[in-house]
Amino acid sequence: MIHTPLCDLLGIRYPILQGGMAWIADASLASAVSNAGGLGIISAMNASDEWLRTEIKKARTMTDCPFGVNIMLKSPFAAQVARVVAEERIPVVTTGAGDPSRYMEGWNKAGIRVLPVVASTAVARHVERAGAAAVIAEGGESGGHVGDLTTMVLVPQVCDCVEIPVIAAGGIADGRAIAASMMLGAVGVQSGTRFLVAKECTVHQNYKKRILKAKDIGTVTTGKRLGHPVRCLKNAFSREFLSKEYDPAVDLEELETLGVGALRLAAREGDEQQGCFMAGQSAALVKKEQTAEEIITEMFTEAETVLRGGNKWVR
Ligand code: TUI
Repeated sequence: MIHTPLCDLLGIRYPILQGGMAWIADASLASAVSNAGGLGIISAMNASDEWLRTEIKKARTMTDCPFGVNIMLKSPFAAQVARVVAEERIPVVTTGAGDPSRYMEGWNKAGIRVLPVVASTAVARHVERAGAAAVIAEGGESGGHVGDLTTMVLVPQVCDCVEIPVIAAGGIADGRAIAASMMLGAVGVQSGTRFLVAKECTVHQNYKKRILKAKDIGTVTTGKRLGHPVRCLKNAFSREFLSKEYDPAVDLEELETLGVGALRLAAREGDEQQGCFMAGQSAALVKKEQTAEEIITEMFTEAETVLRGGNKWVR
């Protein structure tokens, strides 16, 4: 059994969080992950505060275990959903794509544990001062909006610069990566891509199929020119986006328009041509559709084996 301070902080059996994937992470996936002993997360990004309230209520009928909400700070609904999580007494909030400090006093007063996703040491230190309970250090191997640094170099540096617990994210799809994260100083992990193919994940079947077929070099990052790089699977959409991105005749506004709605098209319609299939580099390590429980127990059984054999080269 693997037990870390993160289990006690969040009241969970296994120190694993499910990534807050927009248009994908709903009550079905979050409750399945929480029932399996991890921390399930509902993504607030999809729609308005009303959608989130409904999804929270639904999840409460599906699990008695704690679950969290992810707030994408660039979302037009960020301020509204920031209120909803406090009113609904959500125990854990993860944030992404920005600085959550303006909401943190209110969330802390409401008893919410705030776990910001950070991609640099500067932001990690900043959110610690603002009252974060832990930080999620996410390397650029992850899917969706990504920072520059890899998990391998980001996690130990974040561990060195904050006192609060550190959770590793980016590239974590099996037990070896959990064990490695712990060797880097993390007390838990967050996985998104592996949970995309959970049986309880309601994403379109074409999305799951694409993840299962992905090769090691199957992802690219689009949107660097726009200042928000996004890692997604290679397909017609990403090829067109990249060709326009490097075409000086295409202005920023046109480029921005090209991406609007593309994640929804992939996740809900399964549009293999026009959809943006956000996924981490670990997609190539994801081999089969399994229940959330099978995913978590398999990952931690493997992590335990790897950690037990961790001293095999030590003389
Ligand atoms: O946020 C994510 N992953 C995401 S958000 C998203 S929705 C989206 N769609 C299109 C364009 C942009 C976003 C899809 N996937 N991961 C967490 C994450 N946070 N990655 C990087 C960061 C981050 C970056 C800068 C966190 C803080 C930060 O602070 C500096 C600043 O500029 O505020």
